Amino acid sequence: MTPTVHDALAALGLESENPGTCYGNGRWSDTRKAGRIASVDPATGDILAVVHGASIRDYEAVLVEAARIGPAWRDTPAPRRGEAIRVVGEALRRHKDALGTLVSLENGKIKAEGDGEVQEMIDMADFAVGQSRMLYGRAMHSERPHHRMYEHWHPLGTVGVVTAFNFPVAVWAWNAFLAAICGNVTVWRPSPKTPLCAIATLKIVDRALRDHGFPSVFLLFCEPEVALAERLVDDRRVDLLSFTGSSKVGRRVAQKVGARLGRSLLELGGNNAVIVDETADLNLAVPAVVFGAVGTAGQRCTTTRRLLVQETIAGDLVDRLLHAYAQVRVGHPLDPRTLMGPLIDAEAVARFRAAAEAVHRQGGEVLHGGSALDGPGFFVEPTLVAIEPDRAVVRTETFAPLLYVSTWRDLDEAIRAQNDVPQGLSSSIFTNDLRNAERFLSARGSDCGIANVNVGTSGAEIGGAFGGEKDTGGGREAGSDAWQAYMRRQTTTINWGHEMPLAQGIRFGLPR
Ligand code: UN1
Repeated sequence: MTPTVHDALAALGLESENPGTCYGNGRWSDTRKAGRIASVDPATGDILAVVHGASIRDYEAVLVEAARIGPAWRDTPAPRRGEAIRVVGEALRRHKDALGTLVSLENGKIKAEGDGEVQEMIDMADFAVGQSRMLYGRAMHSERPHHRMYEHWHPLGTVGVVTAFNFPVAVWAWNAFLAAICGNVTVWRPSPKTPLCAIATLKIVDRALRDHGFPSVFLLFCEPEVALAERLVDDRRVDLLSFTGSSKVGRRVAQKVGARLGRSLLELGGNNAVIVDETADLNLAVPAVVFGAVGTAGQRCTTTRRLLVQETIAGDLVDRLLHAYAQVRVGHPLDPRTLMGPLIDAEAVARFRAAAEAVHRQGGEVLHGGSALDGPGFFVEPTLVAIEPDRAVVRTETFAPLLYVSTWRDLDEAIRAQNDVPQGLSSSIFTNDLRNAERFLSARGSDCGIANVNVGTSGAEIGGAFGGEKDTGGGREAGSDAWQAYMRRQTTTINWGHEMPLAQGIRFGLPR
């Protein structure tokens, strides 16, 4: 039998009433008059549960709590902070199935992807535990005798994390786990479309921390609208504001945080292309492109939205894709036969429809799909379109399973087309030609933050730095040296000699 939201919530120990603010220490707000958030099942349109919004007083209490526990957490040795994330990772391992089911129910991604998202949090926890012993600074050689120079890294303080519905838990974990081992307290404002995932996650991690004697370094508030999120963006107590969402909103966030000279970390839109040349192994390219285009119903920021295929093999590749698309079962996300679940809500369906109409107006031809399905639920068909790459609809990110196919003759033309969009997140080439691969990876190749060879655009591992350029916002999260965004660098010069030489050889002739 398919698990219901009640099964998932019960397995996660959630009450039937779901308050939307965690002050830490297992304390939840009893505010009942600051608006309600209906969590809607995208597969049916039914209400899964109602969550209580946070008031301004709740918001204040959360920010005050963050400032209260911050100093002691900053003083806790980083490897000990890593230990806290180790127990959090273990708790997530124990709850992977139930939390994966809840992600599936509330977001609509299929169960394998819901579980995958929880796995991504677990991977991130493991990574952060290791990183907690590797917050390395550098030592430099001073130009002055008997001087030593080095840099070290300190916590920022309070980190605000605003996340999107499409990765309702994993992207929080990228930020929160690194922020924690770096000595920060995190205040999370999740998407109002996926409040249950956030509340369930907070319950799991907060309980794990408290059971092991750690402070509640993860705090949360939910709201139906955006008033408190805007407050968070403007709040000078928030040292770093991490935002995941559209380029349009991200641009405003960057301006507002920049206006108070705060720091922002942005993960915005993507318009990711796969280039396939005539030497490519299509047995690799086809499944990668299909997963990239229809996974999470096209609602990943890494979703493959454009396919740029060498003219000589276009017919063959499109035939294979049509064969594959015909087998993509659209249905309930918890049905194991389903490969694609619903879109998040009715507006997402409307945007899909508008894009499909724009395709017709802009000279495109629908090769597969193209329509929204009748309700209940917010289902659309996985859609394959042949269209010129320079059309406005192709240059726009529509969060839906729409794949635009076009052809090229010369690789430079393909790379130009791949780069000729406002966004710069993820990109791939499928090729067995070493020179083509290297050209794509060169400084004059892909302009994206992620550039893969014989690997699709989506489904990045957490070990690499994740993020992109241009309208994608320039942020880097998750692996590699992304931890540095959550710390401030301090450069120190120590004079252990008996003279006071100045740098740059300056002589400043004070009489002795
Ligand atoms: C997102 O879509 O916001 O690379 C994140 C991927 C996932 C993360 C996507 N690991 O597709």
